[in-house]
Amino acid sequence: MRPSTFEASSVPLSTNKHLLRWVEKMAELTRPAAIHWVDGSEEEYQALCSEMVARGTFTRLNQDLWPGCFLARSDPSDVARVEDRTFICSLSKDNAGPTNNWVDPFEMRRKLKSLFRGCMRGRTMYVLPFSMGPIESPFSRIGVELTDSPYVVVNMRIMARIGLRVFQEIDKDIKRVVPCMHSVGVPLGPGARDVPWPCNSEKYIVHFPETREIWSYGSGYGGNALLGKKCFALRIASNIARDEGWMAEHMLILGVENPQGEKTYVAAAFPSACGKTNFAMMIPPAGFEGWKIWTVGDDIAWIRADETGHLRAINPEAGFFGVAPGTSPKTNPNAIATLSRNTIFTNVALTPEGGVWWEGLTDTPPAECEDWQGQRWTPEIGKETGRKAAHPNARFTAPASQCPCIDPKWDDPEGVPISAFIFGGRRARTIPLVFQAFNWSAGVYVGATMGSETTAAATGAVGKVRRDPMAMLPFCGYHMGDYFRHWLKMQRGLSATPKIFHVNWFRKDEDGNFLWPGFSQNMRVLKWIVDRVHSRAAGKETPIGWVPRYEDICWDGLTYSREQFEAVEEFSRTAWRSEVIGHEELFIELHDHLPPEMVYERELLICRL
Ligand code: TSX
Ligand code: MN
Repeated sequence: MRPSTFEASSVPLSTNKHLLRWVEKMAELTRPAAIHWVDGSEEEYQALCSEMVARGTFTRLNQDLWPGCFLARSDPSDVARVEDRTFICSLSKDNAGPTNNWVDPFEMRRKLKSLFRGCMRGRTMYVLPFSMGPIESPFSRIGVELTDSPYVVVNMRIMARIGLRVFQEIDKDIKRVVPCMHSVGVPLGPGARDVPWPCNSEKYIVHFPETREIWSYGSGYGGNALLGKKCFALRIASNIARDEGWMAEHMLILGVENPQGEKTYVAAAFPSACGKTNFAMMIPPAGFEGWKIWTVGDDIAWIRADETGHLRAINPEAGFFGVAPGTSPKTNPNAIATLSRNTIFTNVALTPEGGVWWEGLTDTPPAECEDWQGQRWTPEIGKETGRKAAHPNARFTAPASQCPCIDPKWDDPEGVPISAFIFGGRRARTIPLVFQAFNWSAGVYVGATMGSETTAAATGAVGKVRRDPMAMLPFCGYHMGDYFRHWLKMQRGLSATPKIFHVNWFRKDEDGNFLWPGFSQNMRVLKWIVDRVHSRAAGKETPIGWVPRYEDICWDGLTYSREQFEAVEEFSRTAWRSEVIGHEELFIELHDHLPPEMVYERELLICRL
């Protein structure tokens, strides 16, 4: 154990009066033992990591195998986002809509005041300035998170631009700063011993859309605590975007480069457990020599029209907070290369060599390891008890810059041009491998009605379709019906409307076998999409949109018969008639805010069927 030589700075690193006054006020409320203004330096990062090693929050991994890497183990009760404890506190309940938890903002402020009163006693309060998006970008937005969690500080250093550069930006007093309060909710009495992962059983993840504030209490994990990500870049940003005429979307961004050097960027929205990060970092298969996929982002896209009416997008993040289980040299070699160094692992297993492991990383598990809770785990114990070595939601926090296929323009302040949107879901039946919507409003309908079949037994019936419009159900900070209206409105300012597609890598045959090989082979679908964008590929009209014929897909390097393709692309009128009935469910819930275009698109679809 190395003694910490780092001295927390209580000297403000900003001269901005509003910021200084707010920090003072919040310190009065939360009563921290010290205030640390985060400069974002490498030395500060290393000191915080060493401090967490000393406190047992972090384990330093074997530096020969995993240079610059750490393992964090959370409390077993603090392992994921808590949707039922996530609130949108708009002035009117109607503005939050039926798919968000709403509490009166005045009542919630009272509650938060009492929760935060003295909640940082005995701890350091970090003043953590962050920019979502490159600091110099007109797209980017600034927040300041006051947190009592050093885990948050070091993760945010990977996930966002933080520190002095951001304070300098704040001192220019040009951009509005979004205040973000965060506490794990475990004050320390004098001489009290801390635990490795403090958290409170009572959790509140609260958004005030009108005043653009975030208050998070009780959790130190992921999206609950790294407030720049889901809370800011999606829930608050979706509100800002609606007011300012741009889009904050739960989308990956990738560039497709063909052998001629032509590059086409697309943005894609998938619900969880569909392999979004894998798709964002895909390696083209045999038969696609000279083709290349470039990653811009794997989770969030901020999109707006430029002066010429073309959509451009940035990834507001600077790292990947990816699900570890299932990530392997086979499913995603680029992710494995990205997380090979300078990465924080949370809730994965620890091998006797001081390395990490998780289900799916290798075909054979290690003979013995410590599971995500630090208990001895062997493949036999796993088999007998059903216990997993890594938590299913275990994560890696890794810098985007380390990704071998990171796009040269991934941090371009002007963003990249978006030519197509892709929606997707995990659907065993009914939904073809790929189809293209007839136009923008039909495409918005496709996104609005998308859904995925549940895979985790814990979250209800396995195989039931859950509607997740644009993969934004947990992340839209206002009424979903108004969100569809905003999507429809976005077309108006555009001179070139991106084409909209729907994909389904997960269709199965009667015996439950996947009909499509997926992974790298998805490149064939992506090529058709890009060719459609450039009006180079044909399609066949069906009632749901255009689908590729067998001869419209490049099959170089893969044996996949016409019959197989017809099965995976099959369109069935009867199946789609019941599919459309399923669309009703969500629409009924949103009816009083549902744009008439959505009802119209549904009627059109029914007529075509
Ligand atoms: O990420 C996935 N993608 C996208 C890749 C670019 N996964 C993993 C999903 C869990 C996060 C997939 N799983 C994909 C896919 O395209 N397809 C499937 C289904 C599948 C699983 C295993 C096989 C094939 C398909 N195996 C063999 O065919 C041998
Ligand atoms: Mn996500």
